[in-house]
Order: sequence, then structure tokens, then C-alpha cells
Amino acid sequence: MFSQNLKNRTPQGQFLTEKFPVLTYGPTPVLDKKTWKFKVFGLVEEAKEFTYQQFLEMPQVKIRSDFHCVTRWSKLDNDWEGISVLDFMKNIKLNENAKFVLVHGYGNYTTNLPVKVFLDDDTIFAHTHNGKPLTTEHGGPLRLVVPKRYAWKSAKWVNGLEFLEKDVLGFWEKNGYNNNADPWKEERYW
Ligand SMILES: Nc1nc2c(c(=O)[nH]1)N[C@H]1C(S)=C(S)[C@@H](COP(=O)(O)O)O[C@H]1N2
Ligand SMILES: [Mo]
Repeated sequence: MFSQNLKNRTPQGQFLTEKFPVLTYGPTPVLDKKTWKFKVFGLVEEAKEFTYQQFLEMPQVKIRSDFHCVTRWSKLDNDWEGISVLDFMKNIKLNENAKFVLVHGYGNYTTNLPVKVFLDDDTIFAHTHNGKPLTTEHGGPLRLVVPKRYAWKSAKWVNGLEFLEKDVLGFWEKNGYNNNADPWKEERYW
């Protein structure tokens, strides 16, 4: 049996797994860190492009968090290492009307978030999971992790951020998943 403590950390309708299942829609992009690019565009003072090396030169942090997939598995205590969104965003000056972000991934995956949710102190661009380089299946070389939302908001193989005034639905948000996606409110589907 799980201890009460673990139960408290498992949202309604989820079961715990120690494994790390892979959940990908479509093919898995295999990327070369040398040619990898990350673009920031839309409602920003200046559109910018970053290389993987530039991400490695930014401050590196470790953030422990829980991961909840809408297909009902949760994996607790993931040690993600990488660049916190707050540190990354020190490179970017947002326009005042930038209220939403559409996160882009290689393979045309997208997911959307309010800027306020994106700029939380536990969101991270991760290249390492539990001490090991993020595997390709799990989004390597770099993925987003948004612990307070169902895991489809944690885009793998990220390659860009598009800042917007009005919300634009991402891939799963257009295909039946709830736009807000808070696992503690069981916001699973439309
Ligand atoms: N680019 C991309 N990111 C993605 C997905 C995807 O299909 N493509 N699947 C999402 C879903 S539904 C989940 S549950 C998590 C799964 O992450 P994992 O495969 O590392 O467990 O990634 C999310 N990020
Ligand atoms: Mo998922």
C-alpha cells in the first residue's frame, strides 16, 4: 500500500508508476544538438534564436516534481535538470500584450499555456532526468516540464515559443483535451 503521503500527492483518478512510460503521438524526431535551434517569436521586443550550446551556457538548475499523464499514470519525484523558464526568459523582453504562449516542438507538436502559468518557478527546459541525459523518446535533447499541468503540456523536443495576445489551442487541446489541464481539478477533456 502507498503511504498516506504518497496518496496526498496522487490526484484523483491517477495511479502511481515507478516506470517512465513513453507517450508520443506520431514519429519520434531524432535531432542533432549541433544543428538544433530554438526560436522565440511573436509578441516579443526582438525575435531570437538559440542554439543548444547557448542553453548549456545559461544557469543550470535541478527541480524535483511530479508528472501526471491524462491516461492516468503519475510518476512522482522526477529530478529534472536544465534551464528554468524564469532564467531563460531573462533573455526575452515580452510585449505588454503577450498573454499566452504556444510552445512548439520538432514534428509540429504544439501546446498552449497562459504566460502566467508558463512563468511559474517550477517550469523547466530539461535535458536531464534522474541524473541521466534525457533519452530521445522522452524528448531529448530538450523538453519543457510544466509540473502543475497534465503532462501533454510538457512538450518534448521543443524548438520554439510563440507569444500571443489571444489563446491558440495546441495539438491535444484541439483534439479533445482540456485547455487548462489542472490534474488536481481533473481537467482532462473538453
Ligand atoms: N512533442 C511532443 N511532446 C509531447 C508529446 C508528444 O506526443 N509530442 N506527448 C505528451 C504527452 S501526452 C505526455 S503524457 C508526455 C509524456 O512524456 P514521456 O513520453 O517522456 O513520458 O509528453 C507530452 N509531450
Ligand atoms: Mo499524456
